[in-house]
Order: sequence, then C-alpha cells, then structure tokens
Amino acid sequence: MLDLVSEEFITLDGGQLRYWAGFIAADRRRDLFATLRSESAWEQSRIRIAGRTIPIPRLNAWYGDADYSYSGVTLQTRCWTPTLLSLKQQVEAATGVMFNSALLNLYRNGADSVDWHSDDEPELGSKPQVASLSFGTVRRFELKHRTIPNSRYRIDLPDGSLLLMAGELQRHWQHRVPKQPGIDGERINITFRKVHTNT
Ligand SMILES: O=C(O)CCC(=O)C(=O)O
Repeated sequence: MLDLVSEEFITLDGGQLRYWAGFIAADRRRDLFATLRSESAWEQSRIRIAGRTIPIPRLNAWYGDADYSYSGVTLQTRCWTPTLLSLKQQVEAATGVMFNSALLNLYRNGADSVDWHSDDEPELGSKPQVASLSFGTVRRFELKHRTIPNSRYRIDLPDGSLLLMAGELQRHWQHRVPKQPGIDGERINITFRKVHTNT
C-alpha cells in the first residue's frame, strides 16, 4: 500500500526544517521500535566535564561507513543492519539527501536527554543536513538561535516522525531534547548523517 505522507516546511532565521509527521506507517512503528531496541549495539558513553568523567544521560550506538566522534566521545562504528539500511533508503528517497552514517539514541525515560549542541563537526561538511527519525514515546525537541536572544522553536516529535535539519541550521541554531520528568516510556531516535572522510 502506498502511504501518502505530507511534508511541512518550517523556515527559521538562517535555517530550515522539513517535517513529516507520519513518515513511518502506523502499522510498522511498534515492530520497528522492538527491532531497533533489541538489535542495536547500545553503549553507555562517557564525557569529561570539569575534570570528571560522567555517563551521558542516554544510550547510543553508531552505524555506518565511517568513524565518528563528538564532544570527546568516540563511538565504535558498526555495520549497517538490514533494518537500518532500509530506513536509510526510505529517508533518502523522501529527502533527496544521501547519508552514510547513523547515530542512534535511546532515551530510557524522561530523565534521559541531550543538551544544547549543533551537529557541526568539521567532518559533517559546511552545511550538514541531518535527518532525525523518531520511534516510541513523544519527546520535545527544542531549538534556539545562537545569537538572536529569545529566538526559539520547539516541536513535539511523535512516533514515526521525520525531521530534516537543513540549510544553515547547524551554523545558526542549537538543539536539545530536554529532560521531561514524569515521562516513563522509551524513545529511540536515529539521526542519519553524511560524514565526509576526506576533509
Ligand atoms: O533525539 C533527538 O531528537 C535529537 C538527537 C540529537 O540531537 C543528536 O543526536 O545530535
């Protein structure tokens, strides 16, 4: 069956979001969540802050063709699973953007989060396009402009949604998934990226 999924364009000051609310068909979401949850090589990464090494508040896993590190965290690269490859192809067909890597995040409950950052590592190129696919519990996704005070945007990302961060968004904006006390359910997020290995 052909699923008709509508795309929404959200223009921010100096950046762009493209959003598909029901990108993954409703009858596939539960199975995909279960497969990603059980098949992925979840790791507890640690970062060094003020001389102390602390666990980050989520689990993650890195799949793809290239090594990757961010905020001092280096993740072991795993080979694509059939599930991830097929999701990557679906995302590429919708967005027209080719990816060679995926960072998976598992938020175990509302105490897990990712703090303000941009996906602007040099190996992602000058205008990184990052496609964010969500499964499971709805979590809030917030953006704030780096220099324009009070310039913020937020969106609740539901099960099966796809958000593409495009244009110069990573240069001008930061994003985060804040803690949401009271949320019990798990969420898996996949960010597909293009890592340039020869820069
Ligand atoms: O979980 C999300 O929606 C965002 C994840 C994220 O910001 C990242 O992996 O860089």
